[in-house]
Amino acid sequence: MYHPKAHILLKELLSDLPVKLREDQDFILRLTANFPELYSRFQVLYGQRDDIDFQLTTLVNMLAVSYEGRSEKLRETDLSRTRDEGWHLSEKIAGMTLYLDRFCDNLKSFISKIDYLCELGVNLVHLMPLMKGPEEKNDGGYAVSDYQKIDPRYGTNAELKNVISGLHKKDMYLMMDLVVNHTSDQHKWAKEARKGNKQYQDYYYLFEDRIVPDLFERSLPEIFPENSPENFTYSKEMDRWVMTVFNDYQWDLNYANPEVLIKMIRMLLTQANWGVDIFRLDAVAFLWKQLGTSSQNLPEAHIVLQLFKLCTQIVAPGVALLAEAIVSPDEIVKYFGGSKTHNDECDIAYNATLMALLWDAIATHNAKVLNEGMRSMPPKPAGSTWINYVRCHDDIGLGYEDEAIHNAGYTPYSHRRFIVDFFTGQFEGSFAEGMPFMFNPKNGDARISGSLASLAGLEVSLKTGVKANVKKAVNRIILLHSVVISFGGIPMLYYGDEIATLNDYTFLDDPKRSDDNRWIHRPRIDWEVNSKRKERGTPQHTVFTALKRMLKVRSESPEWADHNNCKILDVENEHLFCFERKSQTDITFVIANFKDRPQRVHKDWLVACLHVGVYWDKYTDKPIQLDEGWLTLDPYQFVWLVNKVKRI
Ligand code: OTU
Repeated sequence: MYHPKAHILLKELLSDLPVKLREDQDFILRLTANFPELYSRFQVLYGQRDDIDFQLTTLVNMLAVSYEGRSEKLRETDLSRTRDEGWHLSEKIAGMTLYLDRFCDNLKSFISKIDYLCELGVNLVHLMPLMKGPEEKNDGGYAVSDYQKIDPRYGTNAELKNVISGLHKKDMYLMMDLVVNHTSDQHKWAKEARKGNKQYQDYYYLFEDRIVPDLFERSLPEIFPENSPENFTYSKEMDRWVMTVFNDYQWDLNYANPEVLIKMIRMLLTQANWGVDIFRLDAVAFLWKQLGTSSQNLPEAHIVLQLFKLCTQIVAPGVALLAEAIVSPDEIVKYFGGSKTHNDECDIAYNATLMALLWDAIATHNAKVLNEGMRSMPPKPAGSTWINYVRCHDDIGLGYEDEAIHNAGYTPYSHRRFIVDFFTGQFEGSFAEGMPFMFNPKNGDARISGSLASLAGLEVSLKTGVKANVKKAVNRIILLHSVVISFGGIPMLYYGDEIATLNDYTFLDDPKRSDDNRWIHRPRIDWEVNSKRKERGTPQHTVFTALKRMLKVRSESPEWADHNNCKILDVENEHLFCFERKSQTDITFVIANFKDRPQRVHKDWLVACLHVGVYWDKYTDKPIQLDEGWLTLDPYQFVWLVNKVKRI
């Protein structure tokens, strides 16, 4: 929409650009197209400032410099992805998240592991935070002290660019974190603030006394109640209280200050020019703070992200943004933006709802809450997609709605308690092995730490040596992966899970890690153990082989590209989770059995979904045998059904 003031300012800015840029049609078109939106969002956040035109000029000049620094090759990638705007929706993308130093030491040694990922069928790598941070207080890389320098423990900027070039040569993608909500207290901005530099003190939330912090505390939750209770930390050097929503050494950035926004967008674009394809924007729900609220999911936080997106589109339109917002289902979809027809904020979001509901189904042996929760998920706009995952480097939080629990016939509070107890060894007879994460005595809240395999029962069953239980645990593991790989979105494996890695208890003896039990599921990979993936009959081989097969089938299923074509179906069996994946020409009917007993689906359902024909399981590549008109699934079995003779 025409915006007179924006038009006048843009005209000035364009005339001040270097001639070469003024003649660059792509940059000028994108800047001109996005500037009115950028201007109006800037007005909402910073309109009350008298230097708004100066700040906007600083922003546009930064965009110009960032674009000038973008290589021809990356600009070509931008253009091809602009034409194929659904590149991140493709059925051919499958990812793995890994800590370099626990998977293979460093960037240099990672090069030799790229083939291993290709062997499995992974073509998107999420390298856990690599930027410079303190040796000790670094929260696994989420306390950054330099956004432009790779931490020497992983290597150098040059070695990262070498890895990126190696990945791109194999048509693979790289995802990296941008820790946008906070910096380490060892970042130069924090150091300057401690020296009394007012400019940098304004980058954070500082208070001379406890009046405002105490008012904030009335409505702010605690993220790390055991290690860093509450949300403010006293700095002796400044005689100030600093807002620290996460660990006390992670200082929250103040996006009410446009300098912070411009600087952080600059950090993103600098790394984008290294060749990063997707940015995992960390803790985005917390970007804007407001008294009397939880300071999560606020409208201004979304505007900040829309400004990130508008600027990324201008300079590096081939780069996608992933929202890490582990919040309620209704709130998560808002991170795709306010439009119903297209995503104007983040391109991708973590499907934390599906993840938590899958674990609910494993604990309850039924899909009641899973079905209720997934059916009530709000729709997402076209062009957006999920990261679907079973486990990641973090804890499991039960972020789904009470309503889904209630509609499934359970009482929310006691059900949540059961799920946590089940996975943390506090429920008699549970097969799971995990730990409660950040128990909060004030409200009884706790999340769950533990590796996929240990939470699914493999650790206990291997200890007891009961072969039937080992088989059940392996089947649970494969079942969980099967849903994540066939559901709409990008499947993101977590390193070690491809070989059913168990909990790693060595963190308990490491003083730098023993106070954060998420390290139980951040193992150092033993490549000797990994080599068992080639030994038939081992859990490593069974899981690795199943995953390889699943990822191959996925990559050959065009109907699994995510065009909002994933419909939850009710086959009237509370133990089964069913959905269809449909395109113009093909349809797959997915059924997952969460019960440790056989479950049946009547043929009528198959006909309703797949019409009459020859039913085939794409996973086993075998025909489906019906028994007197019933399809029977074994305990923890899944099927990916297609009609072999009739395309729709
Ligand atoms: C994110 O955490 C990261 O994934 C964590 O590894 C970091 O510790 C944290 O931010 C601070 O950077 O939902 O949106 O429950 O799982 O805080 C923030 C603890 C997040 C983390 C949770 C998560």
